[in-house]
Amino acid sequence: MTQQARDWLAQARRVCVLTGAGISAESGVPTFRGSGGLWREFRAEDLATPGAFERDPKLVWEWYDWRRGVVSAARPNAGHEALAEYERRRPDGFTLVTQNVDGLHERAGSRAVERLHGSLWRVRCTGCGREVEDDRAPLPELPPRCGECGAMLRPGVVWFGEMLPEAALEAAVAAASSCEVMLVVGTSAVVYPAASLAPLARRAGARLIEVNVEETPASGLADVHLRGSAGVALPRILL
Ligand code: BV8
Ligand code: ZN
Repeated sequence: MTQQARDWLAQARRVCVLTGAGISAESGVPTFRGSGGLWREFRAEDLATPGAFERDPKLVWEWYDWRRGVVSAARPNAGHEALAEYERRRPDGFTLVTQNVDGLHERAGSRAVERLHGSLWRVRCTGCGREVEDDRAPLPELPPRCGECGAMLRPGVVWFGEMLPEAALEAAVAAASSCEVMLVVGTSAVVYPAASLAPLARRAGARLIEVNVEETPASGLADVHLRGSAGVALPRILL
């Protein structure tokens, strides 16, 4: 199975990779739906919504400020690094689509990254709409204020019920529709529209490889399902 995945990835001219929170687990960043998926007594679906932010912006910012602190202390792991090295060796025909907002792919050196759900490291003003990179961890005050107009800032991420950034989604759909091999890593495949990319690639004729420590709704579609952690499996099949 591993050899089959290695061969496909070595021979394919166009490869699309989709990653989820599981690829960052070995960097110490908690996943959403695994055991560490809770913060205080809340689930991601409780806090990652416009309604939660409307009701209690300080609580939502405490969660994001905590996550920014965890991620700023984390380092990319061998899985992130294997993807960045694979891309360096064959920059054409490679697209990395991520649901993650932690920025660890970019810190590992990945370049062709399509971020479907935004970034922990971007903030957007609820007043003037200005969006900037902001890597302060911890933030000086919660909720943080806009440097221009003084209004409250929100995290530059896509919440449940919000539209995904059009350009990133279009690029992800184009890559999934035209790739020869799609590699799906560390996602529970329950959040849409990201979870529709693997079935889309399959329908377009791509071979599907899944790396996960458990079965997921995407496993039934996979030609090869590598049961194991991303940090161990990815260097074996990509390098
Ligand atoms: C949308 C950013 C159009 C924020 C996230 C009812 C009302 C409203 C909407 C809906 C609804 N029903 C369905 C929807 C659509 C909804 C949705 O899909 N909900 C799900 C829960 C059913 N989607 C949306 O709302 C999207 N927008 O549809 O807009 C619209 C507009 C209006 C009204 C309707 C529709 C927006 C979705 C984006 C939400 N934002 N994050 C933030 O991060 O703070 S989602 C969040 O979940 C993260 O981005 C995360 O990446 C994503 C998916 O989770 P995973 O990455 O898969 O992580 P998870 O923890 O689940 O799984 C980890 C996996 O890794 C596991 O399989 C585990 O086994 C594995 N693993 C663990 N360790 C390892 C490992 N694998 C390998 N190695 C390891 N070491
Ligand atoms: Zn402003």
